[in-house]
Amino acid sequence: MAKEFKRYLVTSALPYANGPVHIGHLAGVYIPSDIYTRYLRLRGRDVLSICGSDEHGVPITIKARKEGVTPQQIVDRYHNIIKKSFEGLGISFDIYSRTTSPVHTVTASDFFRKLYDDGKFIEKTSMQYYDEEAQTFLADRYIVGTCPRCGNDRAYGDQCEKCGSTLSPDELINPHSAVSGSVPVKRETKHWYLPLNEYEEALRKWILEGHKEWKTNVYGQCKSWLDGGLQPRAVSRDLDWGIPVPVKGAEGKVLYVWFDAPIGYISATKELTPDWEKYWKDPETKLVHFIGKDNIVFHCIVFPAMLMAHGGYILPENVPANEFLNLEGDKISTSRNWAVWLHEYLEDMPGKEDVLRYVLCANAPETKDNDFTWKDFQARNNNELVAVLGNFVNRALVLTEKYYGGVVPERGELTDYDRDTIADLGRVKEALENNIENFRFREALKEAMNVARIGNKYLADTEPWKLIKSDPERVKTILNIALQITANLTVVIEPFMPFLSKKLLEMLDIERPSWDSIGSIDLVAAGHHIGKPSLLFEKIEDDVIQKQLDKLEATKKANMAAEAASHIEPQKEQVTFDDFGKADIRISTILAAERVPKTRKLLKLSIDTGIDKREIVSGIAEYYSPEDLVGRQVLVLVNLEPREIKGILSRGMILMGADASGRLVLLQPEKKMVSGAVVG
Ligand code: B3M
Ligand code: ZN
Repeated sequence: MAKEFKRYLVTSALPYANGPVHIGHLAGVYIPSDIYTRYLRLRGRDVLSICGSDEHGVPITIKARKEGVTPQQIVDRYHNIIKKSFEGLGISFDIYSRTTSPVHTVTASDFFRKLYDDGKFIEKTSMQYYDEEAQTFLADRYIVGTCPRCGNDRAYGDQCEKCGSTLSPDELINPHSAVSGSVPVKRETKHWYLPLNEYEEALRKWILEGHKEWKTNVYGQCKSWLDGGLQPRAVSRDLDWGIPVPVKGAEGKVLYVWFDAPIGYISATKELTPDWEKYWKDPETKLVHFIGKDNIVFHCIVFPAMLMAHGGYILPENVPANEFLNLEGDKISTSRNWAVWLHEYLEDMPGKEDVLRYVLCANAPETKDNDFTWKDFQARNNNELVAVLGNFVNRALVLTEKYYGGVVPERGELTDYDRDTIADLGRVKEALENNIENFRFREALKEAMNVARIGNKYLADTEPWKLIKSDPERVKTILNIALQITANLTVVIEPFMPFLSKKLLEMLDIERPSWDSIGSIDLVAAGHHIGKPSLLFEKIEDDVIQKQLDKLEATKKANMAAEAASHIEPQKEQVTFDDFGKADIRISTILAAERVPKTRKLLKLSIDTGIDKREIVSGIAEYYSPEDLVGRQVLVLVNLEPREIKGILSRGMILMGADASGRLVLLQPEKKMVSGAVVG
């Protein structure tokens, strides 16, 4: 038997306020945590769901620097976007706070201060990278270089996003400053370290012996960290954005963002309720952290060590971390804009909040990375939500309206088939509980949808629309049962699709049945007048999906262009005036153009160079058709030694450049000139 807890505290990773939230965040963290909390509330448990924006740290100052605004402006902007979009999707946090709140500043400072006063830190001076041009130390993402593990040349001082390794700035090959691009020097600086090694034994016992039930990906990561041996970890940084280190002699230093952010869970609870201590300090509370897999070490090792060092706090009972969600086969990336942004989705697809919740849960990366595709989104909407759930409810309600003017009919004698159907319904509750309590939300959703499948099959098999003439009494029983199944749906589906649940309740015109009544067929009384049926889900047509795919295609193109533009060839060796003067470049006019037979790339151009008329073979057939070229003026290197190409003597070279995608582009004079004019 699992331990019973008096209350629950559910936290969801605090999103960095340096960008909006995307479907990867939702599938990994916020949809699961919302399902879990909604479920606990339905069961009448005492539960708080805590979240907020993570507003410190280098990702935010880098973004501010890039845009030429203050960090405060950045976090204000994204905090508001994120908060609003969570609300729009029905994510039901009890509080969505922020780590720039006054309560948090005090809570985090006090936490540091207590550890400092109790002698829990090591104070250490070391040599760290310093950017002399920008006059700043280069912590974490301020320093970039080549990853020693995988060779990625854009690895950060704290992490390589390509291979996922945790790094320290000293490990980077060819380190340079992300601020100025310059090569940094080393300078002495003092910081405070939490000696994680001192907590290693306690952590081992607590996780490796005490929490074998954790998800294998989480347990496995913890084990490999612990087996590798823990090192002291700096909890302060030389930065001007963050919570100042609250001790003397720490001017210009702030708390490391991963020190202050998890304390944000505590501050937000404090902000929410004066009763916060019982949620954080009473062992009768079950604390659960929902996070993405890149946050495992901080929530399972670092934060628990902080809590142990402080004393008086409970530790998490579970840390269900998901794997990553990809988008159309590619890794989701904020910087490459490869994402479906929640705030844009809500704008593009009004009324389809539950569809996204449904698809992201049905396809959640619970045990391995998964892929989101718009085709799958469309198929799940059309084949599952519309064809199964919508179809069933619509039939049940429309037929009740049609045959009985919306009054729930009395049930008569049950058949064996009725009894089997009701027995199937009876199995759902336990299956749901079992799956949700063990963080298997995909399975749980399947169980909830099963109720709609049971109903759909029941109506398809009993065919009340055929029986209404021959056996009207039997139809009363069938529709009564169909309405009971619909009432069951309002409860089982609520954690996953709260908007739908609310709509169903309105349509049935009943109060929400209790969790314990799942499986019952006495949820809507005979004689009760139900409300008007309305459409629950609509089919999503191809053009809607195409629009989203086009949007992604445009992003892909823009990324390729940016990528190409960032790879500028280095300057060639210096030349003298004399060297350059030898090249004779003339404005020339194209008189005729034709394809060189049996080649894909070559055109034969007849050119008027002003000096003479001649032929040049040029490799531009992929980019220009012959008729596009006649009459154009171009730049020609006329004194290049002639070369025979495919049997044609080519005399000279037409000057071209490559655009961002590598396509060749002709260079032409800004206005019409005489052929033969000298360029130089
Ligand atoms: N902001 C990292 C992230 O968004 C971080 C989570 C903090 S939870 C205390 O991946
Ligand atoms: Zn790497």
